[in-house]
Amino acid sequence: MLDLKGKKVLVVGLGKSGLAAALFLRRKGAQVTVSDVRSAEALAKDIPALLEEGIMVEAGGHGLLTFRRQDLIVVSPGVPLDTPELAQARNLGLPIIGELELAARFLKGRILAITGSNGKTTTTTLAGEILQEGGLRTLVGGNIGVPVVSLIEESTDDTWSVLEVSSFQLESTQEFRPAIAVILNITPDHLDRHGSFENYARAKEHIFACQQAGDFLVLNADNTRTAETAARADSQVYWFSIEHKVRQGAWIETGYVVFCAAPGAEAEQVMPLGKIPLKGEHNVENVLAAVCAARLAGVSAEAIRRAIEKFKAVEHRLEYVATLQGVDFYNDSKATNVDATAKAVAAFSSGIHLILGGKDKGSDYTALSPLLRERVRAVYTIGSAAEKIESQLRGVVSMHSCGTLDGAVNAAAAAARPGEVVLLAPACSSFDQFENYEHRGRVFKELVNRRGGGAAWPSE
Ligand code: UMA
Repeated sequence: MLDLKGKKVLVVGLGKSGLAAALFLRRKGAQVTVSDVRSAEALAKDIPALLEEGIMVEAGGHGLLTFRRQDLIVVSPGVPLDTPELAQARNLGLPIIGELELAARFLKGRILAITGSNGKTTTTTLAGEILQEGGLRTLVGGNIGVPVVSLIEESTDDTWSVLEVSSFQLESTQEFRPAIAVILNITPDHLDRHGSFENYARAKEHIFACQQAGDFLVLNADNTRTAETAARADSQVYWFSIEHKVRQGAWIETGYVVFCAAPGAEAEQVMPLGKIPLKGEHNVENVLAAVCAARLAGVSAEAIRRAIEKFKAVEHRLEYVATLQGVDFYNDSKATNVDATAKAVAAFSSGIHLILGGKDKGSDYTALSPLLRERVRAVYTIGSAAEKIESQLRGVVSMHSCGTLDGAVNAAAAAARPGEVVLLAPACSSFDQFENYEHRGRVFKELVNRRGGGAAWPSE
């Protein structure tokens, strides 16, 4: 465990993670400074509490000098590791870790960590609910919106911390060792931050880098890149697949979700496929991954079935909003990359009016072309990525340049006919026009519900 007493620690970034990390470090007796590029006015709501605790705050930019006189630097997930200030600190030999690594050094009990390009939040939430249903002491946090540092105090030796972990968080881990690690899938995302798909995939593989023979790694047998990673693991690999039987792990057989604990062992039926209360094939994958992880954590098949049957779709993940004049409106604001959008589109057979756009992450939107041709009636673009999307998808499908979400909802609602779907699954991050994807999703829901006079009534 890190000895922080009297140590000079710099926290970079004052978002949720930075705030939680700074207060935790201070409680541990460190001399803490927080540095953020945002102005003092923008940080005004957090500064008084920090100053009161004796934490120093550098606002409006990162000073090179601030990054020199430190014993440890703790970086927020959203801060790239290659900034000039961090490069200088690295050259000076200063230890640099992320908030996840800091938290993992103090967290008691065992960790079930879930990563993937898509499905992380749904699977993490579901796995948390299953473990709880199985009578295990469970905490849930991470990229899902709860800094892992804030779980430390509540954790005990018999706790399972179920953590959603992103490539941003994994990139800076050193000793992070989950008892169970899950990689749901790896498809291109965050190329603007990681530079290449290979770098991004390698960052995700940090999830099992410190695992040992007694630990478990759950992988998607249907995802080419994920399957490749098995060879690099020292832990016991379990698989899940919606396409075929696996050696050990979870799959679908004669309409049932089944789990097999060891090669050659008899597979046990967990629940009928038809009882999964979530839309889309990708959610069946998420369920299989959660089933596999939960069985490995020792939860009974019966408790798993109970938890899944009462599970509700997580907000902003293919969330049903309303049916207005026969048109269904769905909010998948969390679809912040091309693959997630493809999965959302694939969950509906046809007649989709799709809202795309936001802040581009270096994505290739042409990958959507076949699905758009097959199922999408029109695309409505918003945000700074609109021009790129329009130029890449020109001629594939009818395209309307709307600028704002408000404009896109109006245009899509006016064009959609009864039985069709208006789907927000933008394939981009939200930061050009919104605070985050949750904000974008909430605005979408408000715009839709306002059209219905505030009333939303369920689909037949
Ligand atoms: N900042 C700097 N210098 C920089 C860059 C940023 O000072 O060079 C500052 C910003 O001005 C801001 C702060 O850093 O004040 C933001 O830090 P942050 O981006 O790490 O945000 P947090 O609020 O700490 O939220 C982070 C995760 N955000 C990111 O990874 C971008 C949240 O995931 C996560 O829920 C939270 O920690 C708790 O663990 C969000 C996310 O978008 C949902 N994740 C990405 C995704 O899911 O695709 C990875």
